[in-house]
Amino acid sequence: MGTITEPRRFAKHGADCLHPLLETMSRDQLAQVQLDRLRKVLRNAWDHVPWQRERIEAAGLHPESVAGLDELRRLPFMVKDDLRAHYPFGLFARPKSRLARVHASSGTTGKPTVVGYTEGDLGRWADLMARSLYGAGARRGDLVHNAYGYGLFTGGLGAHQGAERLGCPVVPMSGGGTERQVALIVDFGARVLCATPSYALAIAEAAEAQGIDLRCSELAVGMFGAEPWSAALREQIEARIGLKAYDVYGLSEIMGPGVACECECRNGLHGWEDHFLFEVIDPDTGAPLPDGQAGELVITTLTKEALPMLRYRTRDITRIARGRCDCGRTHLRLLRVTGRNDDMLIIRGVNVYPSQIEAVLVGRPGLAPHYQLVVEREGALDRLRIEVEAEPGVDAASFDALARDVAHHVKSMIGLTADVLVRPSCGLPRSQGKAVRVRDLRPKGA
Ligand code: DLL
Repeated sequence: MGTITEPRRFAKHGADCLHPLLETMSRDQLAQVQLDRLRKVLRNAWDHVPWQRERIEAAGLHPESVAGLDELRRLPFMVKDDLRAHYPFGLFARPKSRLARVHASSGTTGKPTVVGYTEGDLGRWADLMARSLYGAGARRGDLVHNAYGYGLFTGGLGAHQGAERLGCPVVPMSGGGTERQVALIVDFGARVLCATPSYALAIAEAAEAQGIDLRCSELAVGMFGAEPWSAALREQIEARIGLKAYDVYGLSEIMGPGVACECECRNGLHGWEDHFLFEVIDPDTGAPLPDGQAGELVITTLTKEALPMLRYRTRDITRIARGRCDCGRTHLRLLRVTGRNDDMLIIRGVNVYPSQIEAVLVGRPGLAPHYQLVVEREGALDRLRIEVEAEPGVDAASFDALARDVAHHVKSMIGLTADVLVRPSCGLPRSQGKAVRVRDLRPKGA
């Protein structure tokens, strides 16, 4: 994409980052890099994607004449359906023959969302994932046990190439074969575990069932993401595996894992602003929201060659924090993604995300951190059943009392009336990737 504004001269020294020059430049300098790159990504989209050119023109914009980042607000949003409508490669800015790789998200209905990368895109992705791993405490030479799924899902290969870029040997496990995962983590002496948080928990459980104490293993850092998870689940995982758990965020439409990641301060996830523009909007009106207010995250890619995405609505709910972070990085922070717009349940008028219920359940005495939410229709009203597992060894005679206790806390903390069913240990399915938290049994189209 030609040369970019040279960020080297913007360096602030002293922070422990993989790319100190890029990660600690001043906000003014970052804005300058962003504006320069925005013009280039608009030019790329204008030249190579007719649908994008039409949109840019209709918004009265022209790549080189964009004078400020705010002007991008004139452009309408992109949504997942735009990718589906141009399935498979219609929004790509490079011909198939110039791509280095294709990924896709499965999607529960209809066509998958297909995304593509040039060699250069893969290099930048590896850099950002390496930057993220370093921020979480991984260092050159650390063995990385990668239990994200390999394949069309971006988790496996994304974490893999980032770890390699950092100089870490990778064990490319993928998901599944959980008992074997435990054995290899211990035998090979992995220091870093990459997995979804729900699968990390399944690994912890499999270890305990075999009488293996992962707290005595060399594991020290967990890079967990790809699904919402609560602070309570983080505590559980840390206590049971004996590592420090970091939240890593990303989505295939924008890149894959490594769009944002926590640093050692764990005070929000640094969104890598030299490659992405982040906005938070009101999901109902599309109006921009001030920093600190929760809304839908919108992302523009600044350096993607194969698939430039301009103002993409992620459906993810978060808040932006721009205050200083003690780590010295200047890039903004996205506060924990609590859920997706489309995961929000409305039960008898109460809006609730599964992660809010998780926060009430996980860590409660007598309960294991495995749960599912079942939504059914009763007459005209929706009804929520929370199914949660008892800890191993808990007497079935106490299940009713546990259920009442959960119902009481859900009511008092979230304001929601729910039926609660406590199941015996191992009574709920385990995840090997993204956990399925909600079973929606309501009649379709009703
Ligand atoms: O899940 C990429 C990824 C892989 C991220 C591994 C982190 C680690 P998709 O399959 O396209 O890509 O799903 C993206 O997953 O829009 C969010 O709804 C959710 N998600 C991803 N990371 C987090 C996170 C990968 N840390 C969708 N917290 C996103 C909450 C997350 N939700």
